[in-house]
Order: sequence, then C-alpha cells, then structure tokens
Amino acid sequence: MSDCIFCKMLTGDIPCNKVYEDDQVLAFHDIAPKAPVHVLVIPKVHVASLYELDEVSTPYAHAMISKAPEIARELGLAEGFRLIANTGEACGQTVHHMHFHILGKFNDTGDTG
Ligand code: DGP
Repeated sequence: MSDCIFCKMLTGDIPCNKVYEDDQVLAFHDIAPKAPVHVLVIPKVHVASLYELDEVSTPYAHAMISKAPEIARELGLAEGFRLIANTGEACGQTVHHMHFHILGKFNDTGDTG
C-alpha cells in the first residue's frame, strides 16, 4: 500500500532497526518504546488489522504468533514477554498495517503496568 509506513519499511523506503526477518514477517524496534524492550512484528502483506484478516493474510498472522517466542528469546526475554495487537483506533491502533507489539524487561523499570 503506497501510503503505509510499514509497507515502506518492507520495501526499504523507510529504514528500520531490524531484529528478525523471514519470508512472512519483519520485526524491528519501535520508534517510541513503551518498555525497555519494545519490538514490532509485521506481516509481509498489507492488512489493516486483525479485523481485516482474510485467506491470504491469515497465514501471515499465524506466522507472526508462532515466531514471536523465538524473537522474544533472541531479545533476551526468556523470563517472559507481552504480545499486544491494538485493533482499531478506539483501542489505540495508530498504524493501519496489522502488527504485534512484543514488550519486555519491565522489571528493569519497576513498571508492571
Ligand atoms: P499502534 O499504536 O498499536 O498502531 O502502534 C504503532 C507503533 O508504531 C507505535 O508504537 C509507534 C510505532 N511507529 C510509528 N512510526 C514508526 C516508525 O517510523 N518507525 C518505527 N520503528 N516505529 C514506528
């Protein structure tokens, strides 16, 4: 999608701090981290949110979930992590290319929220 910032990261038109990539997903550090570790996992197909999943994009969503623990371990989050998908503007979604937030190391800040 031409005006989607995450699609532009997939094409390399916008740089990102990549932590993982395969044929279905890309993971990179969030530009405005909400935890000591905050990474976004996105599918290599444009789909606006979990509500818009279809037969093409659903396998990518499955890949995002199944890869998340591997990515989290690589990030040093063996003790645990949060996986969050804000879905819809009413619940905080600001980028309309489906993504999961991987968040961890809350103990480093004392934040449990
Ligand atoms: P959400 O609010 O759930 O749609 O999350 C969107 C996230 O995307 C938010 O935490 C900030 C992040 N983000 C927005 N623009 C950029 C960018 O240009 N680069 C990176 N790395 N992250 C971005």
